[in-house]
Amino acid sequence: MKFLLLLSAIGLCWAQYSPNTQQGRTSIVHLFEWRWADIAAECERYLGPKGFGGVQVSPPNENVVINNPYRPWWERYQPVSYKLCTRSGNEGEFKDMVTRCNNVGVRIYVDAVINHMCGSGNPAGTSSTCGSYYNPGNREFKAVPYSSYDFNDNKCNGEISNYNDANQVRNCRLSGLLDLALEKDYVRTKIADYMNNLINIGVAGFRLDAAKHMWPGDIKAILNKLNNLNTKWFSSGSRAFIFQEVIDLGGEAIKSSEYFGNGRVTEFKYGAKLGTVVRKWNGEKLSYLKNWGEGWGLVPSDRALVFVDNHDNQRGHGAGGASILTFWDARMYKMAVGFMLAHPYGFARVMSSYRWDRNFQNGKDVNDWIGPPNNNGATKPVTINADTTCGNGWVCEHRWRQIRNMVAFRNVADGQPFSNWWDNGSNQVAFGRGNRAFIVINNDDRSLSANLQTGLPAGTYCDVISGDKVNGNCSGIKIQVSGDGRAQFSISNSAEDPFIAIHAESKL
Ligand code: AAO
Repeated sequence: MKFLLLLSAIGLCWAQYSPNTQQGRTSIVHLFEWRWADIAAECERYLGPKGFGGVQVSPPNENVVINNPYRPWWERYQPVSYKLCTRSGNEGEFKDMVTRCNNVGVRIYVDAVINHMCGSGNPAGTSSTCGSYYNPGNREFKAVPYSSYDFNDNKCNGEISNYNDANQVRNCRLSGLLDLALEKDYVRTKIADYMNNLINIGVAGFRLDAAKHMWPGDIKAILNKLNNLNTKWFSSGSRAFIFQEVIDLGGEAIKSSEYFGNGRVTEFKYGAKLGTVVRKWNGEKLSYLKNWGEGWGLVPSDRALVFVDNHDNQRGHGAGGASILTFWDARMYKMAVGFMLAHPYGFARVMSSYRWDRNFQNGKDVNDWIGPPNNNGATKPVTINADTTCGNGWVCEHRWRQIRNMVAFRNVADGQPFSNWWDNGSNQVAFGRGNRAFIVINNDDRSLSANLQTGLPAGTYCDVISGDKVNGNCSGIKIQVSGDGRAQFSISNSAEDPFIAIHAESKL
């Protein structure tokens, strides 16, 4: 009995680290700024069948409508209320999405903006996505309701200017955004009510926006008020998956480890360092990735949410710097995402973006604010082209063959150890995942030709980077693995995609 109690206690306190994905689904995709109706359709027609575990959606709560600049993407990080009413859709459409995605085994994770309300400089009025009244001047947010008592002005009513001062980072305003007094039970309850509404609808977890700007203990108090997940789709007693946006590249007062008690953290070093390696900056080489993960100073694997780029650093917001790879650098990007999905470290998130007109002036993109493809402010639907790519300005990196097939690779390799590492001392590397999967990457300026131990059973395998296995045939490169597990690989340094990946389910 004691043992059972102990087990359930461990189960409970570990629960928030588990993504609640369906068995065998091991990554999620951020469908940045997508409409709920499009996400519902994407779950059914693509994400479910292709083995994606879930979707991170843009903030679903009512926000300020900003007209200057015109409808920037970042208006959604300025809450006005907790009504489910945004450019992505209304509450009915949100519920329909959650139901339809869950029904095909794809989970929904909500980007929860709970650290603050809108910027202090917005005029009073009803310029909001659901028409609710708000007055930043006297801190009135009628539709919650919040008033001047619910903000941190008594502790700090200015901007965060010094990231070496933890009190400032947590009590002052991030970019002028009105900072909620999260130590107040009233505020905690309003936030928990919002999150419980989402949990009851069927979401599987949350990204906690600006978690670094909240005290870990305040977050914990809010999480303690959350319901278990909806038993229509989750086993009873399941807790929401929590990943906290804590930017810790080192050198500041706040460490991401302070947040481990609440859930996972976004590991920003991952994309920053991997980008530096793939770009071969600072003398970095792929061969140095042999001890990738904790060996590189990253947080423990079971506390990390990893990604190559996110909606901020793909356009110069947030942190990570110039090394961050995005769809704009497609060839290197696919290699980096391929590496991430092949490597066992962390829980992986794939980015899915829209295109915008970049305009660099003095090294800064002055169009970094541009919102999603739209007609007079209304977000355009995601259309699907005959070749399965997306139209209307949506990039859909998650539909690129190389990325989609590596999502499947990660599922096939689930639970298998990192194994059979090989490198040439430079930028040619290979590694496997037990006896289930193997990847070879050539980022050198010369071709790769090597006979490698794959760990796989003998057979002919289809490379899922250059092609697909369809009806037992392979539209790409074929790899012969012999009885001793070895195979010959050749990758030209000028190949469209200089990497090869094979796995148990790509065996012909
Ligand atoms: C907008 C306007 C503002 C206006 C405001 C209010 O742009 O001019 O004042 O409205 O009217 C997004 C946009 C913001 C936007 C906001 C609200 O990015 O531009 O403001 O919506 O509409 C920090 C936070 C992190 C945050 C990131 C952007 O720690 O939480 O800034 N990310 C989230 C969201 C993001 C959103 C918000 C939070 C707000 O993902 O989309 O903002 O809800 C250092 C710190 C980081 C800090 C960065 C940037 O990073 O460590 O914590 O991120 O600075 O301030 C090196 C260092 C690295 C450093 C970096 C940059 O790389 O190693 O540590 O340099 O200095």
